[in-house]
Amino acid sequence: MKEIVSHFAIQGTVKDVRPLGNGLINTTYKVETVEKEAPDYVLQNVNVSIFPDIDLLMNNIVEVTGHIRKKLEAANTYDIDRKVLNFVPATDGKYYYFDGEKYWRVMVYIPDTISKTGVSLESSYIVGKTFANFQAMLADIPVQLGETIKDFHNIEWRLQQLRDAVAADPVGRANEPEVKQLLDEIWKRADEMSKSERLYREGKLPKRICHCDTKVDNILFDQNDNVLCVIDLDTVMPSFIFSDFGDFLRSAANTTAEDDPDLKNVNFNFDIFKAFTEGYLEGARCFLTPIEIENLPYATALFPYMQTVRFFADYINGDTYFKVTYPEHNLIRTRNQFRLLQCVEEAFPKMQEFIKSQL
Ligand code: GN1
Ligand code: MG
Repeated sequence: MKEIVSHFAIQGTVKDVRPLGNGLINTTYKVETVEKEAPDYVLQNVNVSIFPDIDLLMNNIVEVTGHIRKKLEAANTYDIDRKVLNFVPATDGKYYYFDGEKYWRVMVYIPDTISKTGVSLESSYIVGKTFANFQAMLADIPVQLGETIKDFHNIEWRLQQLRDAVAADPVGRANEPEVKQLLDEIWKRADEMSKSERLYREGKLPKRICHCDTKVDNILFDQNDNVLCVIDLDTVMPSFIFSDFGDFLRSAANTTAEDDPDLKNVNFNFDIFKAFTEGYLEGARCFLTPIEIENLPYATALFPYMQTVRFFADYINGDTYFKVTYPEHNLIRTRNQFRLLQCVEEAFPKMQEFIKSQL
């Protein structure tokens, strides 16, 4: 590990490298330096089976963090180094290092932060505003960003992957009675849930630069519950704004973790929805179109639906994508996300009414 770090232009001497965080995709380490003046760093092994184009990926990230940094500087923001990630180039000037087998990157570690799996009512409003600002700040990025995962939040494509998994059934899971029942529930909703792609084809729905993995775990807070910055930028790409709105509520408004096996614990916290939506609309009202606003309740349902489809396809495929710690892990996640979807569906009229009241 120390050898790998030595290929990056870091300050100080490496003391220790140890595992950090619990992402489902990349593997992350904290690099501690000896000197007090030198920052610590985060070393990450990029999963190129998921992000196949490392040049496109790091180019997106460097453009995005650079653009946000400029905006924060222009606004005279205090403590900028805690509010946007700072990637460190390798000694050859690239923002990654290939060791012959794996791809690595390094960023400056932001000290004294808190990560969460749930938000409080008070922080939800702020987080809503943060994501609205994130989208607003990136609205005028002067370069064209690429899709780091093609069709990442394209629900029609995700449904196709599920269909393919069922047809191939490589580990014999597709015929379990529970699997069939869940599949029925998914197909029943497929048409309605594919609405965003139809609107896009009809030219009625724009794509904007979004984060596309806006779960609470991907936000750093300070000790006083203030949002510092958004992390995990691999999926920043053009998408519907529904991605950030809906995916955030998928984790934040779930009253439990996405892999809690006890479905009694799963619920849609409407107060979180309200607080988050209020903050989001305050920041985003000025650039959203009426179709985008009108479909925020749809977005809130789309993401538990999409995540149900994705966890389920992975379960049927034999757990080749998401990290699992036990054989049923993806099935447990599927049930959990489907239960959340049902709770969101029940809240539909209430969500519509609330959004109207905010306009
Ligand atoms: C993955 O790596 P992590 O845990 O931040 C996934 C998201 C899923 C999420 C579910 C690139 O994110 O899309 O919503 O797990 N990221 C990718 O927890 O597939
Ligand atoms: Mg993450």
